[in-house]
Amino acid sequence: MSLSLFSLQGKVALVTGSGQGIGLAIAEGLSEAGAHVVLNGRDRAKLERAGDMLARAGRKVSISTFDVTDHEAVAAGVAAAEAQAGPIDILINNAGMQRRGAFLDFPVEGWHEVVATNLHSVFYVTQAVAKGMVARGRGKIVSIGSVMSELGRPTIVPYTATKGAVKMMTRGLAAELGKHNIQANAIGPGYIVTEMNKALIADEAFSGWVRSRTPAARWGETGELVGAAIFLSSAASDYVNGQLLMVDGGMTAVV
Ligand code: GCO
Repeated sequence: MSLSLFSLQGKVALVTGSGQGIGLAIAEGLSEAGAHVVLNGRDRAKLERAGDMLARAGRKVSISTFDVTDHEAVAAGVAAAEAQAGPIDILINNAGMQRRGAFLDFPVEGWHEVVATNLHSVFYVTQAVAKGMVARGRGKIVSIGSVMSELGRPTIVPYTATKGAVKMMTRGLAAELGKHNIQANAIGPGYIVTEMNKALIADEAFSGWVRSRTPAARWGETGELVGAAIFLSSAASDYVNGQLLMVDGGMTAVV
């Protein structure tokens, strides 16, 4: 009985920004748990490569190319995804970006780009998907926050602001959609080895700081986020709502 709680057989999961990195790792994990995953991104060729990889492994996969920062494109993209794969049971709001720079000199267009990619996208895609979830009386919304949902550090003020907002949007969604048997939660990755963090990993002083600041004394891997994603996407979390589950090696638990 207990392991079946984590099965995603018969479920459809849309994972935004899943052509690479954390999004692709989560999509792969959800597909291994039985879900039909819909990969999303702006780069069709990258999505097709990722989709082919999953299909070759015998997974159920579709791709839906749309820009999560474009409100109209999101409505059309979600409709197309559901026409192709069926009603979306699980939404992983993963699409995101990082842009680093001193706050006082941070370009306003950079601010707008980070907010659009990390926050507007969550509003647009969740609203488009949640309408069907309400009609069906069930759904799972899992947004990717960050340790920066709770902590700040110099040079990433816009990113930190958006990840704090993702935490609070998750609580608001839980408050409003919980009565429709929709669970809205978030995952807070710690310092994970991804393309976005390539420059930080290459910086031995920064990398040493991550290791010293993290009880696990190491960077995390994208695959280490999959368990939390399956948990929050499955029946195992039907009474979990509005939570931010940190997967950070313990970083936010210690000073
Ligand atoms: C940075 C990093 C972090 C991590 C991650 C932590 O510049 O400090 O990009 O933001 O990527 O978001 O959860």
